[in-house]
Amino acid sequence: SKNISVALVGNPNSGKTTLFNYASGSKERVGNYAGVTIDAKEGRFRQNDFSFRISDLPGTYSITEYSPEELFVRNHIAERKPDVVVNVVDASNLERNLYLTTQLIDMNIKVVIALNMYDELQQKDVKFDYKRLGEMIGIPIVPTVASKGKGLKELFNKIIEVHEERDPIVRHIHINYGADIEQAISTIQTEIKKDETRNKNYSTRYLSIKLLEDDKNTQELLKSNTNYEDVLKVANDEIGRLERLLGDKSETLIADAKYGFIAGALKQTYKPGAQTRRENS
Ligand code: GDP
Ligand code: MG
Ligand code: K
Repeated sequence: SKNISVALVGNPNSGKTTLFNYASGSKERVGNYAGVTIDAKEGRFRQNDFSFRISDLPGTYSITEYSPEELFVRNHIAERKPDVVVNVVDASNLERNLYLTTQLIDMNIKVVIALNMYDELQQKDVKFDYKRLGEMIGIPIVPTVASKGKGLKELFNKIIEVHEERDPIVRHIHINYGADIEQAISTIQTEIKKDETRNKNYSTRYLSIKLLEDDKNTQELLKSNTNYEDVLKVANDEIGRLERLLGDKSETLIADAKYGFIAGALKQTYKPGAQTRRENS
């Protein structure tokens, strides 16, 4: 049988552990609890001819800020290189959950979105064209109700398709950060690419965006580049240029652009109802 490694990534309480338990038959604790160590729970699952090695990663709202959980998730993706990242998204909290998705898009990796808590969305009077959203962002979206095991067969079939590059909607989009930021990204990318021996675990676009966010961990990561000092100087010059030009902190400008992208995509695909359906009526 063929092996596929899968990492579950998503906000806290999006249902990652529930999905993990259902698929792997394990009994990890679900829900909020304090004092957990930061690690990945590993489990196995079989479907058809495939054997999946699944990692349940710590919940994070982003992979930008310097917290041990976020760093753990980021390093797991870049260094362990799961074949497919499953971004578990809480369907009743789309705007906030999709922020992390924009960062996965920057990383240029294979992603499938599990649109979890789909039951909660169905109880509301909303229309959400998730297929269209998936086409727009180049990432397939599969509705799931992890607590009932619903949609998981479809989810794992989609993981196989994406892994084997058989899903025509998959493509790597660039979030458009606007002309000024795009110019800065491109300038930094050019500098990073001058070192042929650089760490190729990360795309140069991702690294450049992270440098514009003044991400200390990414600065550390680039220390092994032969032109490290030049890269940092170019990045700092670009941060200064953007902040003078646009009058805000560079990392705020990037976050705003991500939220703008999400809002724009949801505006075209998500129609909230006038009211939520009354129970038992
Ligand atoms: P994690 O923090 O991402 O690992 O989330 P958990 O797996 O701990 O789930 C958080 C809560 O959501 C738990 O109470 C689950 O029972 C519940 N839950 C998980 N999936 C679903 C779902 O599809 N629908 C609903 N309604 N609840 C779910
Ligand atoms: Mg969990
Ligand atoms: K809930």
